[in-house]
Amino acid sequence: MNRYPSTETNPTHKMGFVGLAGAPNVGKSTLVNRLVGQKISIVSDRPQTTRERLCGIRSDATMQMALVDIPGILEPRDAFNTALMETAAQSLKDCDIILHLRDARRPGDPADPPVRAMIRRTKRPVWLVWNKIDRVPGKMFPAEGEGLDYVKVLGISAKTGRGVGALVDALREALPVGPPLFDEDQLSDRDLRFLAAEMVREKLFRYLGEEIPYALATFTDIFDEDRGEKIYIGITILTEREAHKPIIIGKGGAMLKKIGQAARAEIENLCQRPVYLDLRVKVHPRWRKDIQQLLELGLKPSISS
Ligand SMILES: Nc1nc2c(ncn2[C@@H]2O[C@H](COP(=O)(O)OP(=O)(O)OP(=O)(O)O)[C@@H](O)[C@H]2O)c(=O)[nH]1
Ligand SMILES: [Mg+2]
Repeated sequence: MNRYPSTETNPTHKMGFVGLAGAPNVGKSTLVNRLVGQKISIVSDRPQTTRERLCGIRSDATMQMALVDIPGILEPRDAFNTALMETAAQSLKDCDIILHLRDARRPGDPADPPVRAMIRRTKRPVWLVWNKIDRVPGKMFPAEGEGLDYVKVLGISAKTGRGVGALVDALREALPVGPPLFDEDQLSDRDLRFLAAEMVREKLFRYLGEEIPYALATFTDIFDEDRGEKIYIGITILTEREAHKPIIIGKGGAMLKKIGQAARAEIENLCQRPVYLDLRVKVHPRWRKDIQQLLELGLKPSISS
């Protein structure tokens, strides 16, 4: 139920889709979490953390924004990346405003040109948002567009929140009038099964070595709210390689336990209920191919990849 008045009672209520476009690792998911006010999108210090489109939803009395978080845009190297980039481009085309997020420490970032190329193709209004300004205090930022005609240029820190209030105010001005599309207490357009699997994937990024997380996918098999006080969640970690299995499990199961404990805390936060988390590791050499085929068919992957 929406507690907030719709356009019937509030003709100035705003509703819009805001796309976050940027190179990998610029802080798109961190900004989505900051704007939503809760961690719903996973974050890591390594590039290509986000793999699937996810909407964060922010609602207040005067506005609802759907914040479209997509994978970092890059020149696709293989069929899997190509499928991800096509979904990303499609998602941006549906947005009212695109925020071109860039790392303020790297104005000449060589990773940015593919981002600009994708944004140009969308023909949507675009704002330049320099992120991570906490790392470059007191600096003024260039507004060069190289083919993009920026409507606005802002500096923010998604991490500390600096400048984010001004960004919200500017979006409130600019978004179209419309009734809310989502329930006012809904924080994301993805279900808890997906988000739970994502939280496990985040911990895999945190605790495993450089390369392994990229060979892994996570998938919720069981999400049972009726087994007692705790929600019973069974999640499978899929790996492309047999050799990864003992590393993920660790000595005497220690690594899997550490990953499970950290993920459980995040999932309990999301579910607002105690959770029993059951993690399994399975070798599935073709998971990437399976997801790619689903994406090509225009289907949402059933695997939290
Ligand atoms: N100092 C600083 N670090 C930030 C800021 N925003 C994000 N980060 C860090 O940058 C890293 C990447 O953040 P993410 O939010 O995962 O970046 P992303 O753009 O979603 O990355 P992909 O999903 O891989 O495309 C993390 O280590 C964040 O903590 C910021 O404003 N300041
Ligand atoms: Mg991300």
